[in-house]
Amino acid sequence: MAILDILVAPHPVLKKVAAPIDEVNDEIRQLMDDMMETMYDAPGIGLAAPQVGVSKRVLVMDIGDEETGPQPIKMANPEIAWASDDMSSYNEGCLSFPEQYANVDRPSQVKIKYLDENNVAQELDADGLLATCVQHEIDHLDGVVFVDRLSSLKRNMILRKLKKWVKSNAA
Ligand code: GNR
Ligand code: NI
Repeated sequence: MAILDILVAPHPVLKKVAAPIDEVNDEIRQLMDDMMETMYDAPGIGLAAPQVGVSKRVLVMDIGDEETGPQPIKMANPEIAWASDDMSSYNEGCLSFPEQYANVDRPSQVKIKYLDENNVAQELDADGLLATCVQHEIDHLDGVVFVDRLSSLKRNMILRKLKKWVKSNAA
C-alpha cells in the first residue's frame, strides 16, 4: 500500500478524458488499494485515478460513518445507466480544490454499471450523498471538475481563491 500525491488544479491530467480498463488485474487492484489509502489519509469520501495522475477509468469511494462503519466501493469503467429527472443540490468539495466549496445540482438518484475489483460486472443504485459522490467521481474520469458545473462568476471566484491558497501553502 502507498499514499499517493493528489494533484491540485489547474493540472492538465485533471482535464483529460481517462482511458477505459481492459481488465481489472493485479496492477489495477494495487492502484485501487493505493487510492483507497490515499483517500482515507486525505481524508475524503471519494477519489478518482486522474487526481493521483493516472488517466484511467478507476475510482474509489467510502461514505461510511461512525454508525455504519466502513463502506469501501471500488469501480472500474463506471457508467451512469440511468439518472432521475429529480435534482438535488449538495455543497461539494474536491481534494484537487483544497478548502473550496460550492453548491452543485445533480440528479438525486442514479444507477451505475461498473466492474468491481474482481473484474465482475456490478450495478449500484445510489441516492443521497453516494449519488452525488459517484457523479462527482465519474466527472473526473471525463476531465470535468465540480467548478465546471458552476456559473463562470462562481468558477472564477473559486479559481482565484485557490490560486491564493496554493501561494500561501507553497512548500
Ligand atoms: O471528499 C470529498 N467530498 C465530497 C463532498 C461533496 C461532494 C463530493 C465530494 S468528493 C470529495 C473528494 C474528491 O475530490 N473526489 O473527487
Ligand atoms: Ni473531486
